[in-house]
Amino acid sequence: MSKRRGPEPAARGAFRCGQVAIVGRPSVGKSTLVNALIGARISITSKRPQTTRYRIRGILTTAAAQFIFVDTPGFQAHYRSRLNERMNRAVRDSLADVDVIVVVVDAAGLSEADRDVLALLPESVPVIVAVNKVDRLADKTRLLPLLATIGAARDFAAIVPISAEKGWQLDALTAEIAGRLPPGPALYPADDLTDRDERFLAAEYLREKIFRLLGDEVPYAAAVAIDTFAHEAKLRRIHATVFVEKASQRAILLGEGGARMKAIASAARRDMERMFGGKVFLEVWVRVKSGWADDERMLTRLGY
Ligand SMILES: Nc1nc2c(ncn2[C@@H]2O[C@H](COP(=O)(O)OP(=O)(O)OP(=O)(O)O)[C@@H](O)[C@H]2O)c(=O)[nH]1
Ligand SMILES: [Mg+2]
Repeated sequence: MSKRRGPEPAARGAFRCGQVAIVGRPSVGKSTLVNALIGARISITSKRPQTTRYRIRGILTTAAAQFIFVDTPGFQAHYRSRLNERMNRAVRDSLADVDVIVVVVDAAGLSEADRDVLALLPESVPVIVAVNKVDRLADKTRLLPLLATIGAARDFAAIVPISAEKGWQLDALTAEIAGRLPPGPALYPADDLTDRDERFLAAEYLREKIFRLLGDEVPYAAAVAIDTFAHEAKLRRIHATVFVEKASQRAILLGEGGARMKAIASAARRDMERMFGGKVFLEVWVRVKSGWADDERMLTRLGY
């Protein structure tokens, strides 16, 4: 998926390019940060933990560097399903072959779950801590003891307080990262925003609306597959299936007379039209497939 933005890379000699893993416990704002950094909504977000299930790259190209940010699922020390296991594996895999790691923590404080994440990080790669959601701190002096606590946990390359949502201090963060990227040519065209295609984004936008518009149980029981994705002149015709675990969840998702699914599908369609820059026809089916989160074949089919 690409869209023209920003300047072309400068002369090769000075140019830097590298991969930057964005890791952290669930809900700290990793995906919000990646979207804010690249200036587009390529990774879905919600207030519920474990929204992100896939590894997804967001690409930012400036005159001086290309940053390949790797958004990852929130790392969970305890997992319940094969799906969770694959999500954790995606986090671990993202740590191999990256040039810089950004660990995102919440300005509210450092938790056990944060320390579980720190324990995963290799010694050989520079680690920058992004202390996110500082906009929520009424009393900013509380940041100082937190920065001291974080600094004592490990030898970090830098610690940068930010707000991904408000876009605060993102330049400071990219400056810290840029200096640690290796010299080299861009790996992606300058106008690429992500390594994922429209089909993937369509499925994710739909899953995001389920995470945002439904209660506690259904989002975790749901997975989305795109059955067909066809271009007809300027129209994109998309058929998707939402899998859930139980008939009761299917009923909740559909709502009375299918009204809830309709609202979810229209919200997702609007996101797709905005991102793809053209009209979208979206049809969604809801099917019960119990045990999909522990079914290796289903997980592979769903791209996990
Ligand atoms: N106030 C405030 N909220 C934020 C900020 N960044 C993210 N959030 C909110 O925090 C919640 C979680 O954000 P996500 O970006 O989905 O978090 P994540 O770390 O990707 O979560 P998982 O994918 O579930 O691991 C959302 O409701 C965001 O709007 C921030 O800087 N300030
Ligand atoms: Mg996420």
